[in-house]
Amino acid sequence: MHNSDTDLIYSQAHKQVKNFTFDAQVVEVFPDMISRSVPGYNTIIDTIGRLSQQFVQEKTNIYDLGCSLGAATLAMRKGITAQNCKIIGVDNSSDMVKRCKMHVDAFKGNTPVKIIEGNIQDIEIDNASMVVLNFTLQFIERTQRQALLNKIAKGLKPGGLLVLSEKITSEDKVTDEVLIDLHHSFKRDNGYSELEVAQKRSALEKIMLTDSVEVHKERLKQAGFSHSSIWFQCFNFTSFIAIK
Ligand code: GEK
Repeated sequence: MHNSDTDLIYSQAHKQVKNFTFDAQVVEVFPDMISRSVPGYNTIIDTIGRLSQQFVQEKTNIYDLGCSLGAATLAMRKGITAQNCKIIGVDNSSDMVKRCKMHVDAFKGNTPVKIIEGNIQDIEIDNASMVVLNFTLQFIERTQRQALLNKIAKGLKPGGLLVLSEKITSEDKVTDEVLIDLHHSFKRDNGYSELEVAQKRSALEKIMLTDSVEVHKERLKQAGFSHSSIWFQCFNFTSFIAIK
């Protein structure tokens, strides 16, 4: 039995698979889609909450860039103990933003939250102690990724934290195939059919371009982060912490 929250978008054969967009249809099923597709998603969200308790400094801003329905924002709002902070969530999908505002308003919290519809490449990052890019950088043009990380590093206070989660490509082609296969079998175990896996893969092919761990680490260094590490990896899904 499926309910209306179940992701069935690619369950029937599409004549032509269009490029994936974060539209109203995706918003309806997004929590189901992301938790059945991204290994460790819930662990990553919980850990973002934990890190916010440790890294968020008093009287600073916290940014959730590509916030979707606000899962990381809500985890941080729960985790933050520092006073007089503000969380700013940004997404350029108006459907996401509408639903995200409803999610945020449905719960109470001490830290005020502002959800903005906009391009994360255009917004100002200022007086920040924590910034989250949870599976968002992979949707930004490759040539513009360094500039975005530079802007984030510049807007962070000393000791400030970036959490960067990404699907990655392994530079070793043989192990890359193994990781891709493991991810696909994870999706099949979560109820997606071969057809769904294949159609989703082709919908994302042109709009989600993944980099290697080495490329990410070099970008973080170039941006001016003094320390960076992978704190999570499952198959080809990785999350980094980087400290200014
Ligand atoms: C989570 N972080 O649940 N500006 C603003 N938003 C953007 C841009 C952009 N240039 N490009 C893409 N997005 C979330 C999950 S999903 C990841 C992030 C996924 C937004 C896009 O609209 C979508 O909501 C989000 O980034 C990526 O922790 O679905 O794989």
